[in-house]
Amino acid sequence: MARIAVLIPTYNERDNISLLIDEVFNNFSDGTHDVYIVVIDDNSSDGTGQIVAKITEVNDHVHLLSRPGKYGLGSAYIDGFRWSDSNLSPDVFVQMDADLSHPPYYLPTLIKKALEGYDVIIGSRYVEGGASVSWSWYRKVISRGANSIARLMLRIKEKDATSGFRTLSRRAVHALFDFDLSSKGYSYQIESLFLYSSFKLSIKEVPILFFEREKGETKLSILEILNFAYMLMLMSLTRFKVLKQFKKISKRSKGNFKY
Ligand SMILES: Nc1nc2c(ncn2[C@@H]2O[C@H](COP(=O)(O)OP(=O)(O)OP(=O)(O)O)[C@@H](O)[C@H]2O)c(=O)[nH]1
Ligand SMILES: [Mg+2]
Repeated sequence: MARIAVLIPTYNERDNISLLIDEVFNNFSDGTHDVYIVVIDDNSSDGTGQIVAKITEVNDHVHLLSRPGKYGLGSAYIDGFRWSDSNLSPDVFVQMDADLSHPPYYLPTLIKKALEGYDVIIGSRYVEGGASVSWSWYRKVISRGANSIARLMLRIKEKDATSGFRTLSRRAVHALFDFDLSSKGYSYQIESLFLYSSFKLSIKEVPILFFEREKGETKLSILEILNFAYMLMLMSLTRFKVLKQFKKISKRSKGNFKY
């Protein structure tokens, strides 16, 4: 039976988290997978951490990692991957938002594809069949624009480079550990994808419908957007370093590349 770790970073998601946890498990009620949920909470002031702590008392497949401050989405994922890798050793890691924008009913499809042997499956809004539902036109323009600029600057061929709904193999997660990512915030999505494609991991996009959050507030502040732009510039200037590192590792392993 495949073991799955679903990682959910939270910052003030009181109105979403319990429903999401229930829905994740409901999608695996046939017992075909051994599913764990790991919530990484950054000391939310709205009691999200306490809600999850209560759930962990009655469900030993739910774990809570509590961090003392808001350290960013990317760093939450890295901490979550490290903890899950050491404590759960899953076959497939899943990353998804807490605000129900990433519908849990896609999980079986994404995981099925991942178990076919792909290192990275992206729940994609920009391949045929995918879309952002109920987003205002300007939100669509901003998201599309950021995605296109990032793809162009880093020469990424996947269509949805900023999607946060992904599955990762152990290989992909270990590549993340070995390569010290500079991104602590939202640019983690693009930097990690750039790393996977530079390291020639197998990547597949699967269409999803992305829904606008209905409850709680966005954490995508102006500061986060500026940081994303700055990180993107930095990454495009240093992208040759990643490619050089890949070549070095390839050469050292004499064709027996560990990723
Ligand atoms: N642990 C942790 N989680 C975070 C942090 N910033 C954002 N998140 C979580 O990351 C996920 C994505 O954040 P959102 O605010 O939904 O960002 P977004 O989807 O780009 O914006 P909206 O469409 O407006 O919701 C959510 O589950 C947040 O709670 C952070 O600093 N730490
Ligand atoms: Mg969101």
